[in-house]
Amino acid sequence: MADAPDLVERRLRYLERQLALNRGDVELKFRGQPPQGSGPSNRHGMPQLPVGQHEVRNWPVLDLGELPTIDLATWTLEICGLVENPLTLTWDGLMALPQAEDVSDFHCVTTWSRYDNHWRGVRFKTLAERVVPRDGAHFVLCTGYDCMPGSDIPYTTNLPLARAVEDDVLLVHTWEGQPLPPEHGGPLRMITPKLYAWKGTKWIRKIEFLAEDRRGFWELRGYSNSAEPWFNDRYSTPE
Ligand SMILES: Nc1nc2c(c(=O)[nH]1)N[C@H]1C(S)=C(S)[C@@H](COP(=O)(O)O)O[C@H]1N2
Ligand SMILES: [Mo]
Repeated sequence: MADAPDLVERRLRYLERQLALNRGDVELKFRGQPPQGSGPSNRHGMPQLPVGQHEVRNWPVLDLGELPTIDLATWTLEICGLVENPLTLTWDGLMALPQAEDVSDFHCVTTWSRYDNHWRGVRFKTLAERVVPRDGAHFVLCTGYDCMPGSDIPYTTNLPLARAVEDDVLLVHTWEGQPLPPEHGGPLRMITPKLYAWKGTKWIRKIEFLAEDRRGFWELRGYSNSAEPWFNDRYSTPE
């Protein structure tokens, strides 16, 4: 896609303008604060629509502009880092794991939210139980098969292990009863319903368990490290 690098540039400029909205230590800022949003109390006891979001009925595509070509016969998911039993899953290996279904919402930081997505896949927690995180593992860094166009910088995103092992964090291969479309991260992506959607890596290929937090692609470029939709936690000062 010819305009893809430009897309990243445009989003960075947009971020630059938004930084002033959300400077400082977001975790400290939220302590004791009520969640912000509208609508009835939804999943997780939060207002249905997070502050600054609007509902969409379609499902927009947001990524770096590169659609990786993935063959299920050679597809692997590597789970490594601070774990007792590092594991490289094949597609058959993934499908042989206990499968889970869930319905959850999808909140994109660019202000759209999509309700009631029906997912099927494997819980992150199930994978974590297989590899057994070591005592010092407190963070995860996920990597996709895609790179920023014209570079060898892969998509990555980080989250605390404590958020990754929540019940609604899934590695999904099925959406609304159909294989997850390639443009939405098929054959396999992660979803993080309690956090903004960029924390869910499309075309996921690696999950690394870490002792120290390591920022991902957008976290290094001005998006919030914590990404809490009900606290308008969109941006942070880049390190
Ligand atoms: N591998 C990869 N995962 C990614 C992205 C990406 O560019 N590459 N974009 C993120 C962003 S910013 C969002 S909002 C969601 C969008 O998912 P969708 O395109 O299925 O709506 O995927 C996230 N996961
Ligand atoms: Mo996004």
